[in-house]
Amino acid sequence: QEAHAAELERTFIAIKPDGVQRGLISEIISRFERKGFKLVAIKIVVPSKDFAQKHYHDLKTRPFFDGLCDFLSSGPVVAMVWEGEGVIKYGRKLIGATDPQKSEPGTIRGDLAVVVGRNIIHGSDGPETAKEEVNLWFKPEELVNYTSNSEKWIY
Ligand code: 3AN
Repeated sequence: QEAHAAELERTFIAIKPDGVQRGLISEIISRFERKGFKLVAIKIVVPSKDFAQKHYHDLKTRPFFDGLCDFLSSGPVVAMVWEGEGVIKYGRKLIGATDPQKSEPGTIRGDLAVVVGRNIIHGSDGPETAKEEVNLWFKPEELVNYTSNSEKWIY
């Protein structure tokens, strides 16, 4: 099954400043890791406001855009790339609905957040945005190709 390993999909996941400040880094990483997804890039950064605006460019006409960009650039963010079959869509499922009041218990936002402006995590919403966001946050050489021992049991 080596051939399909190279073609596994990737998504961009970020733990926002509220998640970092609340000590939820390991909790969030462990949910993706235990599911069977593979971490292929990770770093902690304080994004500039300009960078935050690039990241959220799709939302620039929304009334909360400015506050959202201020918030994302207000402190350290853990930026990650996760890999695995169906990781874009299922990653969103692990994260839960945008508004934590509507996310199901068992999801990251459902279990760990209360309001939409402080929803602790970001995940790419489709294949196009996943590519775009991975490229915005990471250089190609920051992505690591490796085979984890558990893969032959997951797939
Ligand atoms: P998601 O993060 O679930 O993909 P988007 O892309 O609709 O949701 O929104 C991006 C971010 O914008 C959300 N994570 C949230 O922090 C913020 N946001 C969305 N809707 C609102 C809102 N009504 N008020 C404040 N912030 C919002």
